[in-house]
Amino acid sequence: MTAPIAHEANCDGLVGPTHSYAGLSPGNIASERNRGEASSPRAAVLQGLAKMKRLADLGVPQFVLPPQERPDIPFLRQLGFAGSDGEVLAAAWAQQPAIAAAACSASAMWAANAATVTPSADSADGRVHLSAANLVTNLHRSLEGEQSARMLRVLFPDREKFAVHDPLPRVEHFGDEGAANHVRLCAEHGAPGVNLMVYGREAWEGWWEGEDARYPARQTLQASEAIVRRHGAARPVFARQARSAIMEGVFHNDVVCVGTRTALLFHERSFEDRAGTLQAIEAAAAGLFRPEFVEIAEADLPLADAVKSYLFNSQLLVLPGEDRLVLLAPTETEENPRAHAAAQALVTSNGPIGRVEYVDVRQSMRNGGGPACLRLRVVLNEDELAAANPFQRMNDAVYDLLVDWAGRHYRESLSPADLADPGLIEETRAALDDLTSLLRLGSDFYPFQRD
Ligand code: SUG
Repeated sequence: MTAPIAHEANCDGLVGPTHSYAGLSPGNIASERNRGEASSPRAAVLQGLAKMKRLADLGVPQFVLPPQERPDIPFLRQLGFAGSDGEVLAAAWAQQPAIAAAACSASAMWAANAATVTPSADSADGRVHLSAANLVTNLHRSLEGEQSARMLRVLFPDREKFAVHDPLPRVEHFGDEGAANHVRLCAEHGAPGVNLMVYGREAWEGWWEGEDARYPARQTLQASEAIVRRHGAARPVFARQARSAIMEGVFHNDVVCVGTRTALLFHERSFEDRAGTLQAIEAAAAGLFRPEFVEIAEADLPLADAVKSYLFNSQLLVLPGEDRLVLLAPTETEENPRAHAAAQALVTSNGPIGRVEYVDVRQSMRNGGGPACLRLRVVLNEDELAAANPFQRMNDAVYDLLVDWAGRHYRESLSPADLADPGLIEETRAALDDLTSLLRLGSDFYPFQRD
């Protein structure tokens, strides 16, 4: 039986107007290193848009995901800050700057963390299942889940084809970071797949236990199991991330691993039990396809260079007219001699990857977000693709509209102190209001539109 035609659509988070470097993510080395630097929201959003346009030009279905409303005034009100919206923000900055910084973060741009997706070819009821992630490990990211679910329901409104689940219970036992810890392998996108679910710790195990403990393990096994259960996801393989890698800055599996179709590209130090993980993938794939493991050894690319260069945080693309896969890597990979050599070797080795292309997402990279972090992959058959909100689909016209929109609304530069400017509230709301009409998100999409 041949599989139905399906595409791996990419849904990218549009960078929000408050994009900044607040150093909010312990264990994310770039975020820690660039804390306090001035950012350029306009350059950031344009870089993201250029990447989306490139994907659309290459023939990949590409969708735009709207940013969230920040500063998050309702969150600050929940904590007792009162008065006008401007007063709420000012009081939070004066009294609790760490909380205020969290309320201003544009971190929803990293759509790989928005949800975990099970395509209809793998789900028990034949629908596409999406679970918004609770992101409870970091305060600023824990504010995203509810709006992410709303956003996915707008993009995929048809309940007969799509099931969008609310985030898992918001406690650290079920810490869930979405698709950044999920890799799906298959013969073809529309065929049954193997779902590799990578976790960093167990629910009742504190990440801080042990002499090497420095950084949190964000995803729990129990969260991954719950997602598989509620989606009815077939052929799961649960694999533990190497603890030593987490302690060296691998805060998500997608910092050291990416896969598509039959190919899994990963760093030697990705998994706690490397051999057991590969065997389990092979066993789950038996009778369906033969996995192609492309491993990069520590000797060829030390983990520290993998983290710095983000070679593995690339998009691995199946493109029309190309018989081998294309790796869309960040420019930082090209600039790191070892990572660049490793990328070149992938191409010359005659393996599944035929070509590497580089993309500039430097503004996002400085917060530890590479090309793969910015996108959520959703495998869709033709009917499902046709059921997605067409106004969010990237094409030349939408690109031009959004570039113009960004030019009108985004600041060229933003220092951390600027985040306390009450003018930013109205400025970002005006931008988001405009965007709501451009992408046809409905009249009550943002909290400020519901008040
Ligand atoms: O969760 N950075 C994000 C980067 C997410 C990358 N996503 C994937 N690997 N899929 C994070 O650590 C930094 C924000 C700041 O420090 O201002 C931040 O949230």
